[in-house]
Amino acid sequence: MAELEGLEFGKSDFVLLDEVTMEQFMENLKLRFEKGRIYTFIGEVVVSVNPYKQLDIYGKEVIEDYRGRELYENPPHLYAVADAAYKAMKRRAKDTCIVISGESGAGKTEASKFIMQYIAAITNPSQRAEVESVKNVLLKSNCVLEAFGNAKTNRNDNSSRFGKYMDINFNFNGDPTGGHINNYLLEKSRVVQQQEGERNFHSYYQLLRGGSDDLLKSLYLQRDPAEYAYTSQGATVTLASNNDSLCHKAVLAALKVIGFTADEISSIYKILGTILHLGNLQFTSDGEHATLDGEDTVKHISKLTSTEAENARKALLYRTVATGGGEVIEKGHNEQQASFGKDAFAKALYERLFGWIVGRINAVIEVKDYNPALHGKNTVIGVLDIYGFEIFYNNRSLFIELILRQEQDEYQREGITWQHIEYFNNQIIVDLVEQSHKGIISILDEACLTVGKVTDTVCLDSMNKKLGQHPHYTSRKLLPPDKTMEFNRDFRIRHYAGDVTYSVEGFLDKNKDPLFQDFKRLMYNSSDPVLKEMWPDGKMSITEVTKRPLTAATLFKNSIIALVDKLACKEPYYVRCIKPNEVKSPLLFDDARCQHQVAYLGLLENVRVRRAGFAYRQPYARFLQRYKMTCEYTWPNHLMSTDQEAVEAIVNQHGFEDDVAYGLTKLFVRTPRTLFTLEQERAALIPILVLFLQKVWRGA
Ligand code: AD9
Ligand code: MG
Repeated sequence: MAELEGLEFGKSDFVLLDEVTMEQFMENLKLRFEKGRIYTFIGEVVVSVNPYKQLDIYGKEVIEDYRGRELYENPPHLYAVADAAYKAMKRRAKDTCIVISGESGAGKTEASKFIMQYIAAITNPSQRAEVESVKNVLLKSNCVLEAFGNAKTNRNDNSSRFGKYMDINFNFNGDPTGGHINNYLLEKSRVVQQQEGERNFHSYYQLLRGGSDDLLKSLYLQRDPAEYAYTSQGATVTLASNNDSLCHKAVLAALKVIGFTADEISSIYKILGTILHLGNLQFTSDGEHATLDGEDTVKHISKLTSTEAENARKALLYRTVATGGGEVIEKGHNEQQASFGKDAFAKALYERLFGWIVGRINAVIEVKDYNPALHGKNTVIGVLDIYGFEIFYNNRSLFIELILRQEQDEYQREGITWQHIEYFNNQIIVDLVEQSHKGIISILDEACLTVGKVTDTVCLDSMNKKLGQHPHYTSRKLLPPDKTMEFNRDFRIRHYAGDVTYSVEGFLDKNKDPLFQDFKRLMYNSSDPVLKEMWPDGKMSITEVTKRPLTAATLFKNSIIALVDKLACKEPYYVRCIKPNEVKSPLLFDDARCQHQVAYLGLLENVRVRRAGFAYRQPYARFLQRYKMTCEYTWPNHLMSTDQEAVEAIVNQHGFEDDVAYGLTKLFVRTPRTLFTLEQERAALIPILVLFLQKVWRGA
């Protein structure tokens, strides 16, 4: 068993700090990082600092160390949390979830993969084939999702550009029987536009660099990403840390294992090819209307999408509109409209492809033929890898709220009385953003639905008018001249952890995302069944498409509400990831950057909440086993009738009566000092015991 760490590595639980101050917190975090101890507990929460180097702490033996153990028996680790979630699920038939948060590059996705690996490793001891196959698909799905949903950004070479929530289902044996993936908010703007130094999604480079000559030929593609507008805007197209060509083969193999058919895989690549060709289409203008350069490219697009070349050409240059009188006419695009339309089409193609891939994986891992009467309760562990922390503006308060609720539940379960504690309520900000009619999303929606010229600035004016009095809202126009913001189009929300400035630049476009019905119809009429399946809404005629679709912000809000509902009914476990520096260095601990994250993640409050009640709790048997050597009545064995009585003897002998409470199955300890004293005493006794045992052993 892995030994508990000595104090030279700092405190393995922030709850044990002498005082809960930012200084002490940071000192401990830094010391541990520098000693290669990247994980630290706050009670049952694991704080993780990205090591930016491979550590030898994830192997089979380590998994065995954590399997079935209690949290405090081993050094802090992701495996400890994974095991706790698994045990709660198995022993108490509780649905649990593991929420992983932190900023871009902090290590969320890596953590989620280690957690899944752990769960896969400790389940299905009898190696039943159907369970093995479920596990295999679950693990392999990561590879596929990363290829299509991740990209190199300036902050992270393998940045997830979508949010992922994965449920893993278990049968009464505790073996995985299936799962379900929810994806959130794929960053589809990346399909057509990348910042300097950034890439499009990995999938394109993998296909171009790793696809066989025949495959590329069939897609009319050149090998070099520099040939394509959509894959060459960032400054760099090669990735040192990631071999595109090898990844292509791994993804292909993963797709096959998951059960994608040859036709489906071929359709996937055709869609990628289509998008690359779309990016290279150029429009010119005959003065009024757009015309197309490069008829060959259009032919390639129509081949790859199994559509008529003439129809494809038309969809690129015209839109069908219904006049007020119900008449349907074709209207030519101008150059800019054609170009925007094409980009919107490319983005939608990719987004639907991604959604379809996720749906296809879900169809394979979906739990089938589950009969609760026969198989017992089907329990779930959810793993949430939150991307773009900043988007989850209310995540932080949700986190504190859930932690408090979890604490209170446990006290109640164990029959311990405790006082409610006040915490910051984020509702006011949630309302500012979400409230109907008055909230930011509503105003945005309204602006998008307004016919005619509504610009970003008009939208900002409307927000200023409606929200000007709100204590947490401000914008440049509302501020006195000496307190100006940098840009005209900014507004600012005062969050709990500090002010965040948002820009309305492109707000409307992002929210509206106009995709002409003509493209939808073109795709729906494709003779490629896979492609057709992705565009069911292309069936509608133009006169039917009168109802505006929900805007992006509303869709996102709805999906987040659904996610929060999903999480709220599960017992939550947390991994809080911290990025030590901006330069991906294993050596550098940037104090200011780290402190900012600690504040933003609310970690100090977390320690306080944990210490406000009972900082520590252990089942009686475990406590006894660990500390029985420190009390004459319990060493080597106690003669009392229950473990609880024996634990009382230990507590009384040390004079800790006032610092503990006795629950139904656990001892609750209020201050860390008590445990600390016991730990020290134990540590001092161990060498003596070892010597003693050695003597006995040798017969001395
Ligand atoms: V983003 O919001 O998706 O942009 P993540 O997911 O938080 O971000 P990720 O898990 O992708 O970050 O980690 C970034 C990189 O840090 C990885 O590609 C690894 O190179 C590195 N990393 C993260 N965690 C570990 C680890 N436990 N061991 C070694 C790690 N390297
Ligand atoms: Mg990620």
